[in-house]
Amino acid sequence: MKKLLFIIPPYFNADDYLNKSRAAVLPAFTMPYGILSMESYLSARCRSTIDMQLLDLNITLQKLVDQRFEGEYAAVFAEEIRTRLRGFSAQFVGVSALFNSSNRYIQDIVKVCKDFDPAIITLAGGGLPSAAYKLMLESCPALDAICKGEGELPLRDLLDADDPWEIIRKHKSWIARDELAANKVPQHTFLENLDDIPPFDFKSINLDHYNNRSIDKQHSWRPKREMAIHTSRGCPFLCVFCSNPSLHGRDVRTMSIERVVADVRRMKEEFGMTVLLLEDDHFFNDKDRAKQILRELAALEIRVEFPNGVAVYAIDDEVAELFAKAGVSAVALAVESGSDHVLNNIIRKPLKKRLIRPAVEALRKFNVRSHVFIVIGLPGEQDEHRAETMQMLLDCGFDWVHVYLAMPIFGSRLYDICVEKGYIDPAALDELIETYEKKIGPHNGAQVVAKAWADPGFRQWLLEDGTAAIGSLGFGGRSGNHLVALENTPAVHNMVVCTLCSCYPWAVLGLPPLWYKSAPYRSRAVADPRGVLREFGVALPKSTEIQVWDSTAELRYLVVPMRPAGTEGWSEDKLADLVTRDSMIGTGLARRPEELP
Ligand code: B12
Ligand code: SF4
Repeated sequence: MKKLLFIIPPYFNADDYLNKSRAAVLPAFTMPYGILSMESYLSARCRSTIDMQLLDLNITLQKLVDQRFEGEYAAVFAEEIRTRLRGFSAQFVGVSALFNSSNRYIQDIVKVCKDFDPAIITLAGGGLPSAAYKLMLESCPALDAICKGEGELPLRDLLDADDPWEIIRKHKSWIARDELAANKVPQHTFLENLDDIPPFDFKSINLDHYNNRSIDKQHSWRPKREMAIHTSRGCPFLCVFCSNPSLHGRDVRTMSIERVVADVRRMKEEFGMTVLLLEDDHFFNDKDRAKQILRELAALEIRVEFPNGVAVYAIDDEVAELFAKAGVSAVALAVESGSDHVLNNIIRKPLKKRLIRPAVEALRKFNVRSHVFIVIGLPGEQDEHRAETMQMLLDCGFDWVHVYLAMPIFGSRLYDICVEKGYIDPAALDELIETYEKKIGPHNGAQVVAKAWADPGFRQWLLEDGTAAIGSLGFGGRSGNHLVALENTPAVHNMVVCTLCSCYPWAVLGLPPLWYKSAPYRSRAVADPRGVLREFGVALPKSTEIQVWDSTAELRYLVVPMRPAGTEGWSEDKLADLVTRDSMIGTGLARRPEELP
């Protein structure tokens, strides 16, 4: 018997959601389809008996966020891994990393495993390691090997081998440090027939943990059971920002229609599924097949969603009607831009702007609402292209618009273009982050507040002309040009928000916390400031009026919290230790002397 523990690092940066990020809501995620697929395939197709378990640290992170956990989350993750290893004695640990953002956790995860038992072979797979194998092997000393691309076949070969190290050395999809040094370039081993993967038993997950991704919120009041399916893998296109073809390839491989229908029926009958998430990369690659699947789904009386967006050019009246009959009440459309130049020459997407409006109209005819995904900020894109996109959005009548900033993710053409053109210089990025984290940060604001507490003349100046007073301490420049200081008193408590986006006084507070940018904070700070403050642990007397200030790109606010009692005669440096970031946003109070470490 061989034992393999899969670990999924959190998809998101825990710092953005924990430790005082009380208004933060963790984004929704769905069942870990890749792991379920590998478990199912390996159980059935390995010669050896394989015992597998899954530890999804997203569930741990979700629990910590729900508990408003404050403390060392890394220690919680580490302990969770150790506990699992104590009970399971895995010989192999396979870390599954879909996102660039997973990188920050992998090093620690594999180290915890190696420290627990140096004999454990630590493996990684998924989009990030597949594309960034060199960087990851170099930066994670406790990581033994990486699998390029889909893991079903390479893992089967590894687990069946008497000597796994020999497979790691020789198999075209595995790469370890020695072979990296010998310039080995790992290759994909695609699973050609998706019907070879047996139906999942879903035993390694609790479906209740993955029930929050559906996009059509008009149904959110109804009890539901979401489940996902990928009826195909791969996409023939090469949209500039997408890493998918480099992971699942450009040849589209499919499940048979009978198999799709049987799996969906089973999900409904055995697991009570009511919402099916169709997660294919390009569901309409074979339009006839797609239409047939929709026809079959219509008989099942479930809701169907396409969270990844569907190809606009595939939508006509017939497809819109099939959507409606199959229980699709809203569709996300992968439009990306309203400029033909951007679509065809920059993104390289086979879509023409003139097709967008008819698609939306066809959907509306059958009462199917439309979301649209837009990407801005691609190299080469100009203001005029964004203006075209804006006009297209106004003209086409979508129900919702989601706008994303282009991100050069590993494995995408955009990443390569950015490196080639010198837009990504890792050293420069490090310096920028270091500057905002260490040189510019809330300690600047704390210095301003401490001086205002200690020096009445400076306080007066600060309240009359914040920009000049703050500038006199050397803080200003970007986003610091128009700063207004707001003084808290027993009668008035000031609190700052940016209802439009995330305007923030960078020069004195550094980078904004994620909760400051989140929709719940931006709306609730205005609608229910007292309630939001309570969630931040601030209970103010009823007699204190709360004033909420809305930042803009031109005008940013710094709250001067009330000076705590018992600090008479303190130096400015000592006073500055009492001033927290949140107290200068107005979501916290200054620390009391007894709270200092
Ligand atoms: C579901 C999904 C999500 C979910 C998260 C995953 C989940 N389970 O909930 C959510 C909704 C949270 C999400 C969010 C985002 N996503 Co997403 N997402 C997907 C999607 C559609 C499906 C993943 C999946 O199940 N694939 C199917 C299975 C079979 O493949 P797989 O997971 O890759 O696993 C296989 C191999 O990778 C490998 N493998 C995986 N793990 C391991 C481990 C070992 C040990 C081995 C040997 C092999 C191995 O074997 C598996 C079986 O073949 C993919 C697209 C895709 N088709 O993969 C995009 C994708 C992963 N997402 C992407 C993007 C861009 C995003 C967002 C940035 C979107 C946005 N603009 O907000 C955010 C980023 C989140 C963040 N961290 O900031 C990109 C890549 C991102 C990246 N490299 O950073 C992808 C590839 C889509 C694309 N078109 O580019 N996403
Ligand atoms: S964005 Fe969609 S259509 Fe474009 S390459 Fe990626 S999966 Fe294919």
